[in-house]
Formats: sequence, structure tokens, C-alpha cells
Amino acid sequence: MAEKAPRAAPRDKAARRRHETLGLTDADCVRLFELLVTTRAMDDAVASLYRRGELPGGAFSSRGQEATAVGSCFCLNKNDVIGPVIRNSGAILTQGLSPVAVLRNFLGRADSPTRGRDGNTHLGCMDLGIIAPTSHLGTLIPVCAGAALAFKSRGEARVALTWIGDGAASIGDFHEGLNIAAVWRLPFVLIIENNGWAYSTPTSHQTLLADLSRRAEGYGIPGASFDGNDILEVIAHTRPAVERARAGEGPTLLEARTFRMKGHAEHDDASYVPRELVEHWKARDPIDGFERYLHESGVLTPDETRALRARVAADMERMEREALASPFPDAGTVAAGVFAEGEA
Ligand SMILES: Cc1ncc(C[n+]2csc(CCOP(=O)(O)OP(=O)(O)O)c2C)c(N)n1
Ligand SMILES: [Mg+2]
Repeated sequence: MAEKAPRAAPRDKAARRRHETLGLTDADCVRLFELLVTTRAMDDAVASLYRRGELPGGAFSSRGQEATAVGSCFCLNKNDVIGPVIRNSGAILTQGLSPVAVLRNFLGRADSPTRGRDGNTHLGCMDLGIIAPTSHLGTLIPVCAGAALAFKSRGEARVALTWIGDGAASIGDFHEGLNIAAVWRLPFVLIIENNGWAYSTPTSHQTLLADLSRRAEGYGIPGASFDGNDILEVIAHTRPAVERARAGEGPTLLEARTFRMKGHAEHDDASYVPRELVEHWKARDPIDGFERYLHESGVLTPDETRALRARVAADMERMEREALASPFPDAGTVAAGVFAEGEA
């Protein structure tokens, strides 16, 4: 057996301790990196399928926001529930769904989670605690608060977590869902993913607040804003919020500051976003940043991260082929399961 390449000696002990002070092992860091790289590879595969005319619907990407989704979901237990939105493909992978299931869903195939009824991102899997979203922004806040109410009523130590964009945080459901979760001290965590834009509307046209987490004060709950492109920061803030919820102390409102590195969806070239802003955030790419941390802390060598990236790329190509080979639903059955089938 080939001998393992020697690891770089940690240049800075404080840098190495950063993940250890959060209770994360080196193996946890490798898993986080793998999830980040897999999320991007999957989003890129979806974009490529869209451009090749393979998708019946649109293609959304979480490029630039992977650390927020993966890091926050990493703080949950397997029996907790999440309500993912369009920038949370990393969360559904972290919760345990296979990328091939997501690809099949975008392709509208019969063996996808929506059995070909969706052809987009509206997929869930209750076995993995993933609540399927609808397109109506904000609705997952009261839905997840409702799941949290069920956990509390049954005396189960489970947590519900969902995300909301900076734009959708202006919707009435935000207030109604978060307020009732606060008043009833529900085991609920809400993360605002402030990526600077709601389609072509900048955040400054949505709110005068600089720190969106300050809204927490209005609900009498804790809040914090942090760098959503630094996965260790995401974990450092989400973990106490999840623990607080699980301990029966109620919800927390978090704001992850991040950036949408593509347009709203694949059809949008984002020409309205200033070039300098894109460059500013490109230098803060969450995956490249974590890779540098892994090298500096001695968790993985550059050769090891390169090999991991190559393995993930090869796996994604295989899963894309597998998804493309999946059957379309039988046209005669497409209405089955769309509406509740009760008595007339
Ligand atoms: C209630 C509602 N209003 C409008 C839309 C149309 N819409 C879909 S995504 C979007 C922008 C969302 O921006 P943001 O909440 O910041 O999330 P991001 O796309 O930046 O992740 C809009 C206006 C919708 N789906 N639902
Ligand atoms: Mg936004």
C-alpha cells in the first residue's frame, strides 16, 4: 500500500484550533469539504443539463452560498426537519439525499422524489426530514414553526430549521411564523440568507436595516449576523441556536451574509449586478476559502483536496448518466398523487 503523503505542519496553531474549538474533528472537516464540493458539482450539473435542453423547467444554483446551507444543516440531528429553499441544495445533500435523486427531479423522471410531477427544485423526502417547498416564498416559515409545534406538543427533542432570502424576509409570513414561534418558545431556527439581491432588487430596496438579525429584538429572541461564506462561522452560530431550540428555550434568528454568484436562475445573466461586487465576493468563495483553511491547518494536503475534487467530479458524471437513463413517468399516471385522494 502506498504511504500517505506527509501532512503540512500546522503553520498557525490558532488556525488549526478553530475547528477543534467548535468540537469538530478532522474527519468532520473532510466531510464538510466533500459536501461543499458535491453541492457545487451538482448545481453545475443541473446548469449544464439546462443549457443542453434536457430540463423541462428552470435551473437554480446555490453557487457562492454552499457554506451557509451545508454548515447550518451539519448542526442538526438526523431526526430534525428542514424546509429548504432554492439556495439550499447543500442542505438536502447534508440531510442525506443523494445527488442522483435531485438530478432525476430536475429531469422530471419517474423515479425522482416527485415522480416526475415537478421537474424543478420542489422536492422533499419526509424519511430524511426534508419538507418539500412550494414556490410561494415565506410559506416554509409557518410550516416549519408548525413542525416545531408538533415536536414540542409531543415532547420530542427535535428541531425545525428553515432559510429565507433577504427579499422574501419582507413577506408577511416571516412575521407571523417567527412571532408565534417566539411566543410559544418553539424549537425553531430561522436563517436569513442575505445574498444582496432578490432577483434584480438590491437588499437596500427591501429594508433600511444593516443587520437583518436585529429584527430578532422585535420578537424578543436572540439574533446574530455572521459571514455565511465561512463554514466554521456558520457552524459557530447555528449550533448554539439549535442547542437552544432543543433545550426548549425557543427560536433564534440568524443572518448569514453571502452572495449569489450567478443570476437568479440560469436564464438570468445578472447584468444588473456591478462587476466589482462579483469580483469582491469571488475572492471570498466559500469552498476555496475552506480549502485554504484545510491546507493551513494540516487537515488535508493540496494533493488530497485535488484528489477529493476529482473523485466528486467523476461521481457526479456517473450520477448524471444514471439520472439521464431514468424513465419518464407514464403519461397515463401523471395526475396520480397530485391531489389528495379522499372520498368524493
Ligand atoms: C410570495 C412570492 N412572491 C414572489 C415570488 C417570485 N420570486 C421568486 S424568487 C424571488 C426573489 C427572492 O429573493 P430572495 O428572497 O432574496 O432569495 P434569493 O433568490 O436571493 O435566494 C421572487 C421575487 C414568489 N415565488 N413568491
Ligand atoms: Mg436574496
